[in-house]
Amino acid sequence: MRYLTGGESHGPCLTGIIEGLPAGFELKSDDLDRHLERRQRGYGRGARMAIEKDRVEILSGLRFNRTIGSPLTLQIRNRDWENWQTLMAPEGSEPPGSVQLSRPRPGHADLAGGLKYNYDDLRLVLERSSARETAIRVAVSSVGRLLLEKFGVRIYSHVVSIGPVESAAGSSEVPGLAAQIESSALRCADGGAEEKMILEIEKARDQGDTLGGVLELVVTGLPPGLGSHVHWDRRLDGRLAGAVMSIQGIKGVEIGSGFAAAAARGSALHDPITIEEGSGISRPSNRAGGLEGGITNGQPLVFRAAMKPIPTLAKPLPSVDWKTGEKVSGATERSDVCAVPSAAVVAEAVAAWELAVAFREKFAGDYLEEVEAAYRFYTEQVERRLKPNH
Ligand code: EPS
Repeated sequence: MRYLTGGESHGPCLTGIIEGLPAGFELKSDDLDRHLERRQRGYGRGARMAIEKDRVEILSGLRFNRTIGSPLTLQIRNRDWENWQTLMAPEGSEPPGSVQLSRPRPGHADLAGGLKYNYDDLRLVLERSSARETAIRVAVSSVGRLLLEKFGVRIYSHVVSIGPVESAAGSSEVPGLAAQIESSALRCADGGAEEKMILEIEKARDQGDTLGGVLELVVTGLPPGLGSHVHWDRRLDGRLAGAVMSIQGIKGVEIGSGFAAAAARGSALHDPITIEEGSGISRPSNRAGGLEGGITNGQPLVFRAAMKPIPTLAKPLPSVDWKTGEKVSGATERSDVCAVPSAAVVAEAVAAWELAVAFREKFAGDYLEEVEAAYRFYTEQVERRLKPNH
């Protein structure tokens, strides 16, 4: 399975095309809208989120709520387009006297993107580098997520830290705290930490500053055997890391013990393999985070990502005017103070997509029953292997 997306932040719409879905798979736009709505939440988002109310329209690949195996086209209209029709018109010419973006923001794609594409107006970098694009990635990826959910896979996320404030909740508690996380303003499972995080965001906002943080994903119900050790580009840890690192603002990822593993002894780090009469082979710990050799091992997948603070600052850093070479301050634009809770929902989505692609590689088939039969056959073999004395 693969997909492409198109669309500018203040253009008419965002579009995604998915290729490779099995036929006969039930799909409703409401199931995707649910995740679009979750992505828009979170204390610290800017005024744009009050304008948008993301909804997906399904334009091809679906008939009477069932996939037909042809490319699935999804579209999300930008409500803000109404305010940008002149400046972002796909056709015609630039209105005389329109203001161009010429003060590149440190930390944003503005300068590097302007050099790469030889733009005069750095708005052209902003428009496509904007995290607005994650709306369509969530819609597309949620289709993969729905497919996984049919086979018992569940995907959770929570915010581990905002700036210096840390949540005390551990990854193993996350599935049990899912309802609390969904109703939290910051997707935080620790109420005390959440209050402090909100104060930290308010303080940053008052000081014209921004904040980043760490998010964690927990995925349960994955069969062992997704991904492969046999070739570098089939290793699922690398593919997941690449997908999550491609989310705007993400600067680091960890799987399981992650960076802490580097300081541990092998004997203290690796998860023993045990066998009990009756229950078969099991793992009493999960420091590997559900992946060994780039393959899922049947344990919950545990994945963390670090997001840097948003680069658009109300009190901007020094910059240089792109046209005159003058020393100036970076551009100030309407923006978010903190978007870590949204990034957590986006991370759920892009991870779901990578897992769904690996799932389809393992359980190929052009229609759903074919996929189900392959899954059933394989899980029976796994069960037999894990219970050798039965
Ligand atoms: C973004 C800047 C803000 C964010 C935007 C990402 O948009 P605007 O410049 O229109 O105020 O709100 O995120 C979204 C629109 C979204 O849907 O997540 C940026 O520069 O990356």
